[in-house]
Amino acid sequence: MVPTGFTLGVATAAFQIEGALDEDGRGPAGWDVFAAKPGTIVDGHSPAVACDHYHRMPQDVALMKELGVDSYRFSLAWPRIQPDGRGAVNRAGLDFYDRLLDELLANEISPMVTLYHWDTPLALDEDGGWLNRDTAYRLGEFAAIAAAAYGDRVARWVTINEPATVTTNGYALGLHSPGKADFANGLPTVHHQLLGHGLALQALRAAKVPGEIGMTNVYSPVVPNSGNPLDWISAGAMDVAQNRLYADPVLTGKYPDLIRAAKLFSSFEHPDEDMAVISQPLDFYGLNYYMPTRVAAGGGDSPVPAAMAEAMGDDLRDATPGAPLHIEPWPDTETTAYGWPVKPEYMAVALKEMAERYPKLPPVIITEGGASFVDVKVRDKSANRTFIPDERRLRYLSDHLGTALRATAPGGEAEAIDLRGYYVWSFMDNFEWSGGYKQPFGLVHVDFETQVRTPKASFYWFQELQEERKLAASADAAVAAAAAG
Ligand code: PNW
Repeated sequence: MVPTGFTLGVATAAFQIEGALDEDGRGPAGWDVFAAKPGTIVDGHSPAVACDHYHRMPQDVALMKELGVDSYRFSLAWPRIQPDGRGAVNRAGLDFYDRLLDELLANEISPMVTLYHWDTPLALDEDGGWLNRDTAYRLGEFAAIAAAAYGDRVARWVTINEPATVTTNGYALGLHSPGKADFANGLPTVHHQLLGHGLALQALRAAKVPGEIGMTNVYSPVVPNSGNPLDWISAGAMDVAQNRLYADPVLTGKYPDLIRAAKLFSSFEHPDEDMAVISQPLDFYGLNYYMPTRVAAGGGDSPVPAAMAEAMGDDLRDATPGAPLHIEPWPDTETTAYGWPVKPEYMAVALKEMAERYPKLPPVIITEGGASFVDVKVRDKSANRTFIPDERRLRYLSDHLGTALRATAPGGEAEAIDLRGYYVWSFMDNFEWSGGYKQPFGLVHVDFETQVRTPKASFYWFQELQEERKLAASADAAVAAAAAG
């Protein structure tokens, strides 16, 4: 059963769906410039139009209504609202989200708003982006603007989304905007994003918004590749760098010991007082779960499994013999189009580890979970319709949601967690960052030539789940039901 009050939702982010990058006074984002550089996005795909959601918003909300979701998580494009990232506010940009919020409420869909989902205004990136402490204050200011404009209508706020991905991909590996590749950027970038979260939270509290406030971290349980002690040490270090570095400060007010003792990434210093801002109480903790990470010591054949590197269109495939650790593929494991391992049982591990590590954890909402698989359209002649039998995505979602619900139910291994919701990433296929349009995560298929939207089997499965408020006994049963249509 899906517990009463448990939120079932779908999620997107502005830069991945909106398009209309030059319209109605939107300023440039760092991502506009990064994505236009040759070699950054698979096959040179452009985010200029994406799902054209900026022009198709009412029809997209109508489709959400048909889907029957309780809630929709979307992000505000900072450069639409504050074109320079500071100072003047762009009325036309504010108006778009005004209309979106009104449309959602008119359709009884509860809005969850992410303030920052990676589209930093270019002007701020030019001043150092998250390497610059000032960017944190700018996010605080942006939160105050959003609170004044939308505070009356937003049920849940997420201050920032996955600072870990921004740090790793944007500042250490150079795979995302702003394309910086230096591990020494790690600590300042982490700290300024977390401070930005704290300042944004403060601004929302000061504005007395009635909605609940949280932040979102991605969490990936880390497993050593073998019993070799070096693999165990590497896995511990990876867990710190990928998970604890972001969750500990927010939930305990301290950076992990390993980071503090070893000054692992740089000699970066910050005022002690920041930790109180970063660790202010949250109404909920947002957790994105996609997959676990399997780690081995040394450079290995490549830093990440070849399929993963290829999907991101980068050169990470090459062996780096001097590297301290690398990510191993999982033996005998299904992978998504991204090369990500499908391991629903690690959803329970993630929740269990969170419960053990953070005794004062607030209620948790899984703010993202989902899978990219290449879809095939099937023409069903008798019913005169096009059908997209995305069995593997359906199974992924059903297994992960089921695991999360069982783990947090009384008697489950993570029963200490008060789980309040699950948001599917994503409502529709979209611009998957450096993966371009080649990583479809949607419940709704988007034809990027014609902009035609086609609900997939997983859409109908999710629709039925929300009507019944009950998961089919097994993923097989869910797949069979969706096929019967
Ligand atoms: C998230 N990982 O990114 C983002 O919040 C979304 O914008 C994105 O489209 C979605 O997941 C799918 O990629 C992630 O390596 C990036 O574990 C990397 C990881 C997970 C999520």
